[in-house]
Amino acid sequence: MYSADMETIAAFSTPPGESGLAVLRISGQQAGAIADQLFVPSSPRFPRPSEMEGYTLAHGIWGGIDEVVLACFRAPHSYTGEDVYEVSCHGGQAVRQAILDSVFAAGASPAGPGEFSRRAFFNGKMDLAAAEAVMDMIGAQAEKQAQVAFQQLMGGVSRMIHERTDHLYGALARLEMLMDWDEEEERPEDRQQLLSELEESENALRKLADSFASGRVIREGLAVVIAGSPNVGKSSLLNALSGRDRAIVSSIPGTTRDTVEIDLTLDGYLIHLTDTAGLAIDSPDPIEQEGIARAESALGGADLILWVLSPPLLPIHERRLEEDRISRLLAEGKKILLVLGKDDIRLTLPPEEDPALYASERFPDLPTITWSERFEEDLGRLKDTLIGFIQNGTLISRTAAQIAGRQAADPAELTGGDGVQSGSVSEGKGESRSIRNADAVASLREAARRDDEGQSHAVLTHARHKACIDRAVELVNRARGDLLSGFSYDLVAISLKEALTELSAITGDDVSETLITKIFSRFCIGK
Ligand SMILES: Nc1nc2c(ncn2[C@@H]2O[C@H](COP(=O)(O)OP(=O)(O)OP(=O)(O)O)[C@@H](O)[C@H]2O)c(=O)[nH]1
Ligand SMILES: [Mg+2]
Repeated sequence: MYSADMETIAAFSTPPGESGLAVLRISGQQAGAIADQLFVPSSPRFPRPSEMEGYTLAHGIWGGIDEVVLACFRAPHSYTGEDVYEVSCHGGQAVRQAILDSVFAAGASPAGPGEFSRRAFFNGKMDLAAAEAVMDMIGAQAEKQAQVAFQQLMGGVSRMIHERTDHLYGALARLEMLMDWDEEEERPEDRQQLLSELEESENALRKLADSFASGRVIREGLAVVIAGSPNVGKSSLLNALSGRDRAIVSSIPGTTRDTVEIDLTLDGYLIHLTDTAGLAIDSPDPIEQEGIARAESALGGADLILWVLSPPLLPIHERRLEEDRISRLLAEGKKILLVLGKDDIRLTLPPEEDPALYASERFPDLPTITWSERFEEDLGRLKDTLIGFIQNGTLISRTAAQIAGRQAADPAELTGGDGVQSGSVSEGKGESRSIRNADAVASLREAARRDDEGQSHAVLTHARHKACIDRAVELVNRARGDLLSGFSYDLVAISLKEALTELSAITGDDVSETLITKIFSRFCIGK
């Protein structure tokens, strides 16, 4: 695809703006000739750049421009697989522009978005899943995001796909053997063997697809939306979780009129936290109505809703409307953690005014947590619950009925789902850096050990990969069904081959030019 007469390209790999250093990359057959035209060695000891050496850009658009370090990576031992010259120059705006213009004047063309990585992909330096991981590495804001991107960059996802592909090829080979045999040669155990191989493939692929639930949240961050009636303490909760005075708090209902968003990391996981306007019922105020519309829209995109219910209880008709809202969200499949707020006040109330008792009657099974900004330990507990949700997809908490004392709080049953208790410790508990580092080292060792055992353990983080695997699952399932129903082997083989095509699209072994263009167009220039 990339022939010798391809243009040589150039772009800065570092962002615009002033910086101590900036790095320009030139890639292509003419990279050496362009560098020879423009740069002269700073010392006679450097005949050609073979290591990182000092050069002067002496023949630029206005003559001498800068003292630089020139590094040369000869094809195929470079990022792109072509000859690559990397110029580390001073990072001033004018200097950078002059160097870039000089390189273009000497024959290079501007690199398009992701063009270096695209060339690396076409020259077999990395597969498509690894190229996608490069962008994830650059975009990673939180530790866990960077870790899953690195795993993918190092071939974790591709290894799992190759394992599955090899397995399916094995099944296909068995199928072709059966196709070649006469009916009397065929033994029932051969067909049975094939069926169980397909079942194993299907199960393994389903497991991989399931890993997307947590993988997506790690890569994209968990969208948590705080909602509830006015004045229940939503903004105070956002401020407590983020550790910042981000949203205005006051005793006047309707203080928050717009959504307030903040990103935070908990135990290395990225969380997009949104505070919303109080969901007042029948508000005549058009601004408040707009705030409510925005709150509803934020709820639509939530992975988890923290629904705050605090004393005093609402008038009965407003309570019913709030219940309808919660029921609607649950029916849409939204995950809700009921937060019984202002717990310091709640504990002083008679039972008939206790929101816990009310919640236990209306939503007895909803995972529920008590919360007061005045109880220090509540913050750590809430953070642990969020981390547990990211790790296991379940909300480790009590139900409203247990909090109201209407059910025995059996510690073994303290779960809102079917999950196991999270063993993680949140930053809210003041965990020391060294303990976390020790944990990180231990988990890396564990990963390496599993690698040694030849088991893949990476998680899926890209919707594109998930869609391919979902289709592959469907096709393997169809192949299995057709085999069971006694349909022709040819039909079964078609489904298996289509499943293999889906899997190879993940690593880029079999993808269309259009898809490749679409993927790389999301990259930044210079990568
Ligand atoms: N006693 C007690 N008061 C609290 C607690 N959390 C918040 N408050 C108070 O409750 C009032 C409302 O708090 P906010 O955080 O502004 O409530 P909100 O739900 O964001 O209100 P709106 O934006 O108007 O919908 C303020 O006076 C807070 O100080 C708590 O845990 N205990
Ligand atoms: Mg508020």
